[in-house]
Amino acid sequence: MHIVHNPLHRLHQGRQEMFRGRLVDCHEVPDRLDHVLAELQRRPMGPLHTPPDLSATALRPALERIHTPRYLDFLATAWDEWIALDPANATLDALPSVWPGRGMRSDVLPTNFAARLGLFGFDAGTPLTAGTWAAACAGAACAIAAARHVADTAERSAFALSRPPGHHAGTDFFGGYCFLNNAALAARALREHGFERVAVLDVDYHHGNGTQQIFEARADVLTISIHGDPRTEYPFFLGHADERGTGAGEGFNLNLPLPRGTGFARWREALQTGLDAVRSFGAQALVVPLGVDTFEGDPISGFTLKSADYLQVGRAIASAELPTVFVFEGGYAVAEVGINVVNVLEGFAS
Ligand code: OKP
Ligand code: ZN
Repeated sequence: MHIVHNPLHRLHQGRQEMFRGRLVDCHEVPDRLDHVLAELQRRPMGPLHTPPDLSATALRPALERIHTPRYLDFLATAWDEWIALDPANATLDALPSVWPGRGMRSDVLPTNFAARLGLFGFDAGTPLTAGTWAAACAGAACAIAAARHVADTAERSAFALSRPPGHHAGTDFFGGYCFLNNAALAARALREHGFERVAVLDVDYHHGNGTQQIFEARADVLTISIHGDPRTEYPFFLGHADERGTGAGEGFNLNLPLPRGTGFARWREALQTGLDAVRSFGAQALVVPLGVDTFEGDPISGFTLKSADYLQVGRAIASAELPTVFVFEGGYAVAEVGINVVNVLEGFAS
């Protein structure tokens, strides 16, 4: 397997996120990725690569295929604007605290920075830091490089090992620790490099609301997500079973919500339902937003998969027999995240 690693991921290091009325330490920490790297050293799945150009400038045209210019412009300058407000802000992260509620406008861009932060961000748990933009751009470059490798070479699988994650980020919003939708960028790159029908099968604990929003009106990208029921689980406001896509995309989104507490037997059935949909769609390539926050020990999630189950997850995904791009998403049991991710890759390769 071709592994593309984001060497700049540590530039994104949030201090705190808002949770139940107080600021708490971030769950989405750089050590997560380093545990995956360490496990890949113990159990090598393939050589590690880094794209030659990780810059925002090189990436901009590719980003604009998924995200809006005004959103990208905001992210690119947000940190400078934040510290321009007050030099003391350099020791803090930027978190939104005001949002356009129902009946209010999102089309007029406020000049006030806090207002724009809330316009583009949908929660107060996603700190924007000095290195967020550079890390997110480098990560997006990794996801695109992984997709291009699968499209352009005989090697039929790749893994984008990057953070921050991406599947909650939409065309013009960040949230859920995500800024640029790496999986969507990979799917788009596959579409542009010879694959007519691409499926995204999101196995992270949380609904991939950003990916769904990005592709909801399209028939060429089937989006599937297996996740905690949004009636009780983050991101709460999307991910129900009756969301089937819109317009030309009707029938090309599949949500498989499961109750908190779901174990592997039932989760595995949902995975099979997803794989059946990938097959009936006639997908020519597959993108897997790979979160292992379905693990029993995850501190912010509610399924009970065990480490050994991830070998079976990988095997089941391999049964689709498709060129496959894995993109690292969630998984917050830091000590086990490497074992669980590499178990998926090992099961896939076996
Ligand atoms: C990102 B990904 C729970 C707060 C939830 C957001 C979770 C984002 C998960 N105490 N905060 O899908 O793994
Ligand atoms: Zn998640």
